[in-house]
Amino acid sequence: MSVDGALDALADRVRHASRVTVLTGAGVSAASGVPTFRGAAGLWRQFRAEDLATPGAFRRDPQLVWEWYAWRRETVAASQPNAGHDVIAWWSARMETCRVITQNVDDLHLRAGTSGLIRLHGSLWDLACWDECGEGPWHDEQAPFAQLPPRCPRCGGLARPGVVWFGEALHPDDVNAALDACACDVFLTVGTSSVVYPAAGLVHEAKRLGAFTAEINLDPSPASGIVDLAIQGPSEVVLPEVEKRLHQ
Ligand code: BJW
Ligand code: ZN
Repeated sequence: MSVDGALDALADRVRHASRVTVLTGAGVSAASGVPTFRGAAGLWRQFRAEDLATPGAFRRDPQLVWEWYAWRRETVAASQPNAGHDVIAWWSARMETCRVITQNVDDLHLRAGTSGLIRLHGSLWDLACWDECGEGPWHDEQAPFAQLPPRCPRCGGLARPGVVWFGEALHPDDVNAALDACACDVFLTVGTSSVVYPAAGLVHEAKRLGAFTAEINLDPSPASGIVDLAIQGPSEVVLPEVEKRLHQ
């Protein structure tokens, strides 16, 4: 199928769907200047995300892990949502039954105005007490931090980023909301390498439940072979093209 044909086909599915669910990953924010995790651009200094986004890495070297997060917070603070975020936000506002699930912790979907967002991996802008002293998670928008590593306001111990690291459980409410959203007519997976679970399992679940499944990604991913329609291209271009067709 030609690219135009694929865009027409996706727009047609979205137009006639009662329930649309969009799952996003780091690729959606790439055009905003936020680096993805995997691939050459995913390296920070000589480290891979897999070496830093774990409780073990934080235990070994909290200063190093915090330097990575502080750098990412500053990068995101200086960035703006792109045309892909905008289209997803418009859909969430316009279609009552559009649900948006993201693995991203940058909150660019929120800044674009997406409503009812399900954040599977937390937020860069939330902090929690590493020692679990009883202080609830708190919101913190300092970029840069006055003090690194930041401290827990209650016990003075180390704060940690309010994100979900490898080996940690996702919040059950978020997982349940995401699983509920798999019951839809169109399930669209956008800008994710589809290798990190449980998020990567959602497209399988949607397919099992009878959804039409589609992917938008710059490169092929493990999801490309199982979806009904795979569109290879940048989400900040493809999503506006689909949106344009919805109005024709
Ligand atoms: C574009 C583009 C453009 C570029 N346009 N596209 C089942 C099987 C195997 C393993 C497991 C399993 N279940 C669980 C596991 C273990 C593990 C896991 O999945 N491991 C695999 C890697 C093998 N999962 C976990 O540990 C999860 N926890 C868990 O399951 O707990 C169980 C438990 C239960 C009870 C008690 C205790 C435990 C937790 C996973 C947490 C992931 N966390 C991170 C870090 C978050 C914080 C932070 O940001 O620092 O989440 S890792 C990192 O990967 C981050 C991302 O959200 C996540 C996914 O990455 P994403 O978004 O796909 O980005 P990339 O870079 O990989 O891909 C970008 C894509 O965009 C590419 O494809 C590009 O082509 C594309 N692209 N530009 C469109 N313009
Ligand atoms: Zn504390």
